[in-house]
Amino acid sequence: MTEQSPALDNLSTETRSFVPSAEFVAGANVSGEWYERAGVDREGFWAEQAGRLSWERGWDRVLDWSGAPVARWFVGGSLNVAYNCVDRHVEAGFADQVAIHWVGEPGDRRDLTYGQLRVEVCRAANALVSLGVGSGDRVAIQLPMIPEAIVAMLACARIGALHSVVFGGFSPAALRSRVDDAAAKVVITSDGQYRRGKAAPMKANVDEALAGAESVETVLVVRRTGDEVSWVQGRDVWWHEVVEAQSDSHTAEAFDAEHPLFILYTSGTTGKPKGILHTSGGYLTQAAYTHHAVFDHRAGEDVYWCTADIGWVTGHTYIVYGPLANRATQVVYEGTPNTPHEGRHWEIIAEHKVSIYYTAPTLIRTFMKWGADIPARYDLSSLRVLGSVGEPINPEAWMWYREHIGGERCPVVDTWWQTETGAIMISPLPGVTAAKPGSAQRALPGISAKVVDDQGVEVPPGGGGYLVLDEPWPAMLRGIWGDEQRFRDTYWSRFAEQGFYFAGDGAKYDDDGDIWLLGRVDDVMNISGHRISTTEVESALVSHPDVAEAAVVGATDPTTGQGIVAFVILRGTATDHGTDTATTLRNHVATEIGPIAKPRQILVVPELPKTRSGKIMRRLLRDIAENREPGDVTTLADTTVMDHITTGLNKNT
Ligand code: 6R9
Repeated sequence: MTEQSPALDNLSTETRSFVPSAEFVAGANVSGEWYERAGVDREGFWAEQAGRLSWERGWDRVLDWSGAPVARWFVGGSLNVAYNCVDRHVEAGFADQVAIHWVGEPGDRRDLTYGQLRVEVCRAANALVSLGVGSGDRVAIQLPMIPEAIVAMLACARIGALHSVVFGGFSPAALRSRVDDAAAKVVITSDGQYRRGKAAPMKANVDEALAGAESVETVLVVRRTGDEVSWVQGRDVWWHEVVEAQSDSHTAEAFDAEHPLFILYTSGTTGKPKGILHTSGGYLTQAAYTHHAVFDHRAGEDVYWCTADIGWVTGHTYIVYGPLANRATQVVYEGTPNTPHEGRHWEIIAEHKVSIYYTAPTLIRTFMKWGADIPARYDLSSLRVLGSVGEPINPEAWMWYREHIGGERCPVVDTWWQTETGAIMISPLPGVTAAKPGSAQRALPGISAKVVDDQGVEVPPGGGGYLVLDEPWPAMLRGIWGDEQRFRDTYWSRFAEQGFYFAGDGAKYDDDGDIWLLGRVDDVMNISGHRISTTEVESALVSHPDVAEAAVVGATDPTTGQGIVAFVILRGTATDHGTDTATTLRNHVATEIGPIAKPRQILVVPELPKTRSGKIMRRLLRDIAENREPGDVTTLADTTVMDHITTGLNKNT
């Protein structure tokens, strides 16, 4: 087993558990019997779940795994994903139900009913068609959290084009590599965005990114901040001019269940992000099912709020596809949680009577830091289910969330999943599970997960090892865009003999057989729930002329889960100017990747600890970053190197 964060050690001693109230159990969407039913007939269970959707043509076969590791679900079936998320609700008489209560950061707001959403999506679909976008084409989207972001994604889905949403905080270089990799024909962005009370440019980044980008024919620009933008004639068009001129009727064509829906890039263990490919029928089935089961969601009654950004998979599955397929009424908030004050989320919950709230541990820990007296000032009695996602949640944060946000009454669901899994895989069920603070607990009905040792043998209760998924699932990735070999190597080669999907996470069973996630076992860091690879940051650092070599580790951080600590060796021609050098290099990383990848700390060192085969021993660097005595150094090529590093650092501080 690879090294694990010592901060997670306390997980193994956690013994508290919380059963749902009798009232919650009685009214819950899902009962414990679902585990058995799905266990007896998995495919039959998934066929039942697919019945949540409206299919143009039914499937001939639930699962075809003969081309493993590429699955085909609901073979022969066809459907339109956008029709399922919008039109069918309008046709069923819910045109006037609010789909989105949008709250802008400066305080502006907009409510969109399902009827209005249908009109917007149809117009945007017609606009994309008028720009020459067709089925199978790729559209890159870099937008703030405004309704047009959701409309743009659904418009792509409606015409069978793949969207590739790129988080707004990514640098021009990061956007460019994603646009090139997918050969996007259209890029959708906005003039600017509101962040922390200020208007910040967005199109300017896109312009920089797209200089000379060959595949891009059109840039569609949403007006958000009203700030001046530069304009490339013949390439740039305003959303309000092109989209609003379109007809509001568009017939949604059905696509094959395996028609690609989107690409979403995520960090892997190398510098190059992976374009994770998802398809239609299976993905939407699991998105809808999990949103129904894990959040106990009731259409027309609940007000749901997932605080993620659509630039991440959580935004895709639990803002756009799952909730809209289930006819949710949801809050979408544009801005930061402390603008204009630290009670903003609680104010929004009180005002909109939010009943289901889904957020990330890093934010919960931030709220803890701001103080429990802040949420205490608001009426949070509308809440009934709380969710967590993105990284392991430490028991203290879980307890605080339950007590100060959930009023000790709301079940807390800790949901484990990945960009690659497409939807939630391991989670308590709010009306079934006796929830343990810090544990994702059990694979959902229909899903199978195991903790195995190096040899792929399941470990006994109490044992630890690697998390694997040993059965295919409907929302599973169908590949890495343009790189099938990497898809096989990354996920399917580690336990090839057994045919297990290797998730890259360490996990353990407790004595009851419940699963506790322990963080990544590879070179992927988890910063505030965002995946960033050590290699990505290292290549950004060495691209600076002053840097000869760099090694990056994720060190335990009380707020962000992990913080990036970089060790750099400067070139002979460069001098160490202390904090100035560190600042320069931190800013350089922000320019290369984006502000989320800025190292928390940069340490200039004379050498790096390497094995005889030249592999950097990050474990030892992590010891330094976390202020521990470096561990076993016997496999180092030069065992004195750690002394040189630590002496140098002590001199500096
Ligand atoms: C949905 C999402 C996936 C990685 C995953 C794991 C970590 C996510 C977690 C969790 C422990 C949870 N992770 N949820 N770890 N408990 N409830 O976050 O997708 O951005 O692809 O990250 O995040 O390490 O492998 P993604």
